[in-house]
Amino acid sequence: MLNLPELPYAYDSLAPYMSKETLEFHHDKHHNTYVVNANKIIEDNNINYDNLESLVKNSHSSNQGLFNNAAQHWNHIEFWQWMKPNGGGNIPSELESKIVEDFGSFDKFRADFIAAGATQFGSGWCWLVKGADGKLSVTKTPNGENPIVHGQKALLGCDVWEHSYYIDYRNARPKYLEAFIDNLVNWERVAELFGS
Ligand code: MN3
Repeated sequence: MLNLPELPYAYDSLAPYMSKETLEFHHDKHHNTYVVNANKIIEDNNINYDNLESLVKNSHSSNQGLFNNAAQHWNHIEFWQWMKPNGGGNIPSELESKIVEDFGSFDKFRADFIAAGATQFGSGWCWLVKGADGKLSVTKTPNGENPIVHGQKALLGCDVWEHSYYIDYRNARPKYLEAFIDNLVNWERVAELFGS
């Protein structure tokens, strides 16, 4: 059974950058629906799996309905942890050096990440990933697709489905992405993933 985790902070603690109303809909309704749908498919088809990551990987080529819901479950578990109250700023130094090494500057990374999210046509995600060669890059994926199925490690991801920003930013997706990078990112979590 897949379970919906609690948010790691209070629903009103990311305001004004992400409102209580957005988190209530996004976590309690949208994320929960992925969990309910995935569990139903797993139960109806007697699917066995070791862990969520292998479920995502194995369903990618074999069961689109299960993949969509399991991948979105994984994406959202990570997404909640990639934010924190009073986020942004202060990047742990080892990670900051690597970002500067691979992008040229933090500002270049920031611009690339925002551009990736802004230009993802329709629903999807933008990511900071570590490739098999250890190099960091920015990517974007449609719908529930994520770095797991591309053999990359996701260090940071931002949900650009409209349900993630429409209550707070209406159609201004780039404003949401700027607020995410500047005021919401939990860089300690990103550094933890980078080091692991
Ligand atoms: Mn979402």
